[in-house]
This record gives sequence, C-alpha cells and structure tokens, in this order.
Amino acid sequence: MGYQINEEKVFNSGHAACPGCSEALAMRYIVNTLGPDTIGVVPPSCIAIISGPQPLSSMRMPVYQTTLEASAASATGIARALKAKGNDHTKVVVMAGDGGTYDIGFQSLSSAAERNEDFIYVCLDNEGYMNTGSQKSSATPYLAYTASTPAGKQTPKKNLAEIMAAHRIPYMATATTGYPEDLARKVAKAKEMKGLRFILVLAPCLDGWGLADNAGPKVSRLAVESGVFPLYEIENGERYTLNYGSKGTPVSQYLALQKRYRHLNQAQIEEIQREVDLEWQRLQRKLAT
Ligand SMILES: Cc1ncc(C[n+]2csc(CCOP(=O)(O)OP(=O)(O)O)c2C)c(N)n1
Ligand code: SF4
Ligand SMILES: [Mg+2]
Repeated sequence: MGYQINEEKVFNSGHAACPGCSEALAMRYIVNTLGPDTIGVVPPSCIAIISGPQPLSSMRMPVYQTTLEASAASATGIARALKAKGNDHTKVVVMAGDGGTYDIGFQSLSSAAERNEDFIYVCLDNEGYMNTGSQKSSATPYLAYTASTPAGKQTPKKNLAEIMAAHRIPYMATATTGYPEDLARKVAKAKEMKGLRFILVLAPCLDGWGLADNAGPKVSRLAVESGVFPLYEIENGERYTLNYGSKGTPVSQYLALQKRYRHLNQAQIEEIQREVDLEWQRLQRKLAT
C-alpha cells in the first residue's frame, strides 16, 4: 500500500509483555500513530499489563483503566466530557482484548455503536482470555485448544467484524500485526473520522497459541494468506474494500505453527479448510455488491 508509518514514540520500550508479543507490537503502531494528544481506555487484559500502572506506564498518554464490562461506556463519558469542555482535538481510544469486546464488554460497545459515540475502539484479538491463563472466548476458533476447551472448542468464532458493521458505524476495519503499514494506515484513517470507529486486530499470543517467540509476524501473515483472517474495511455498514485476502495457501500451514491445534486429525483439518473457503466466498460476494 506504500503507507509511511508515523512513529511518534508514545509507546516506550521496557514494558511487561512477553518478548515477541503481538499485542505489544500492535499497541506500538496504534498509539504512535494516534500521537500523545490521545486518552486511552483499557480494561483488564494483557493490554493493561503492557500499559502498566501510572506513573510507570509504558505509554506517554493518559490511560484510564476501567472494568471489563465498561470500556465503551467509559470512552463515551470521556469523549462527551471533552466535547462539553470545547476540546475537539484530543482523541479517545479503547484498547481491549477479545474477551473484553466479543463477550464481557459487548453490551456497552453495542450501545455506544448504536448511538454512534465519537471514539475509536480497537479490539486486540488474541482469540482467548490470555491474561488469566488462556480460557476460551467467543473469538476462539473452532477446534482450538484452550485451558477451558481441552478437546478443542466446539463452536465457531463469532464474526464480530460483520456484527459491528451491522450497527452501520462509519468505519469497521480488520488488521493484523504481520501487515504493519496496513494497520497504521487504518488507525490514521480512523483518527481523521468522527463517530464510532472499530478496528479488529488479530494479535497472535505466543503463550496461548503455542508459538515460537519469533513466530508472531509469520503466523499473522499466514492467517491472511490462507483466508482465515482477510484484511478489509466496511464503511457505513455497506461499502466493502478488500486490502489483503487469501492467496490460496493451505490452512494446514497456518495451523501447523500453533500447538493449540496439534491434537487435530486430517479430517478435522479438512473440515476447517472447507469452512474457511466458505467464509472467503461469502466475503467475496459482499465485495462484489
Ligand atoms: C467481570 C470480570 N470477569 C473476569 C475478570 C478477570 N479477568 C481479568 S483479565 C481477563 C482476561 C481478559 O481477556 P481478553 O479481554 O481477551 O484480554 P487478553 O488478556 O487476552 O489480552 C479476565 C477474565 C475481570 N477482571 N472482570
Ligand atoms: S500472554 Fe500472549 S498476549 Fe499476553 S503478553 Fe504474553 S504473548 Fe502477549
Ligand atoms: Mg484475548
């Protein structure tokens, strides 16, 4: 895409993430693109640990650590207070995990989307409750091992991208850390917009997915190239743009890097491949309209 990443150094080194953590990498691109004139809202998650406690925060911006249920409600209050004070320049960004977004915080997020509140919401999706030892969330994919689904999760991942777009919010985008320019460009685009902007970032978790320390970017790229996690945008709930999609790479290559899938047999791998192909065809039909 040729997008030049703007690194404002709002995110500092020396934070408490596992070495090689994709969530920390995503946070770097997000807050460095938004700049210091930003207020963060963070619920309990690895993101809260990485942000750190004030005055020892890893980020050069104010961060309000809220409850798992209330990120979008907290951001609503902060954004409205700024507006009431005549401040139209400070941005408000939620950075929440998938557990805090797909599940526990969904009620307040859906209501804020319905009201089209004026803030950016980024979900750092590592497909499980990783900070508490890898329990399943509704973002955990079909058949993935977690500590609470030892035989593999029996239901598919919730399609939150489409659910958020169905609220007809101005902007919904998917992104991942293996495509840093694409991620930074989407954050920069969201920064210039008004209303509720939602970015869903796939952020592989080394511990929860059973990855080698240096495998984050590779597995994130394979998620896109195999069609498991296409990168696309939806504006006003209806205008679809594909940024990066399936290159026809077999899903087995993506699964093979992750210990959370090592219990799968050939028939289960083929079943996952069929489902990924179906979803990819569904998305292509929407792109065509
Ligand atoms: C209502 C509520 N339930 C449970 C917890 C315990 N808890 C703290 S962090 C966390 C995991 C959150 O998972 P996710 O949002 O996916 O973020 P991640 O740790 O994966 O980055 C949980 C369950 C809590 N703080 N509040
Ligand atoms: S547990 Fe996973 S998401 Fe949390 S800091 Fe470690 S690698 Fe990152
Ligand atoms: Mg998570």
